[in-house]
Amino acid sequence: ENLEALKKEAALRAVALVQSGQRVGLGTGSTAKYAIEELGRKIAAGELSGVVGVSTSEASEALARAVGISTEPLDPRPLDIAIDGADEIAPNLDLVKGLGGALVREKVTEAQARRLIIIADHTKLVTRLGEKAPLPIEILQFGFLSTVERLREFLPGGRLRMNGARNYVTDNGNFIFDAQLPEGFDARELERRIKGTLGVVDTGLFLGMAERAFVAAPGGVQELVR
Ligand code: DER
Repeated sequence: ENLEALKKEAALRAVALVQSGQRVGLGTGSTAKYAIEELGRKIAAGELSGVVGVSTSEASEALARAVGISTEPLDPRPLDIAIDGADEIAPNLDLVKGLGGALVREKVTEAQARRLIIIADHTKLVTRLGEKAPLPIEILQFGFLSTVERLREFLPGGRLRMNGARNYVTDNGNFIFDAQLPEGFDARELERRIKGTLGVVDTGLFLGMAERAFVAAPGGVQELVR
């Protein structure tokens, strides 16, 4: 199967929800790329007008500009809709995100969206979070070794994300600790515990945020609604 074609199918379904005049959160990653490209295509074709994009990463900002989407920085106004990918999608639409390194700006941006629409291929579906992907945790560079030790106290598995021989650095100038999630855990309790750990900026747990998900499989696109 051609996963790229499936990802694009899911993206088209989400972009079909965008209306003229809307403020749109632009996600990050290889699936969100198709949504940004399609949004640009619709604007160029005159099918949409007055759309303002708010990017969740420098990479998405560059792509949005390249395809002709007018963008603005995030401000306190709500976004009408945001479209983004995910690394894991649980049956209740709780998500793990952040493998693309954009989890902090994504969460800050998407928390202001009236509608968060997730797009993915079927390989992202899990029965419980932690099945297929690590949990990215963004941590300050300052004192990061201490932060990692504090995290390892309750998340023993895991490692600092590398970019070649160097530590990976996010758009915000921080590091990422990719944690192995334990077998069974309460997602909200774990989120609280990680967020309460000194040196942690935020986690890739997106709990109760997504309104729906378009998940493309060889048989077609499933629409999951929370
Ligand atoms: O980093 C992120 O949160 C991305 O959205 C990621 O989770 C999904 O990226 P992909 O569409 O390239 O798999």
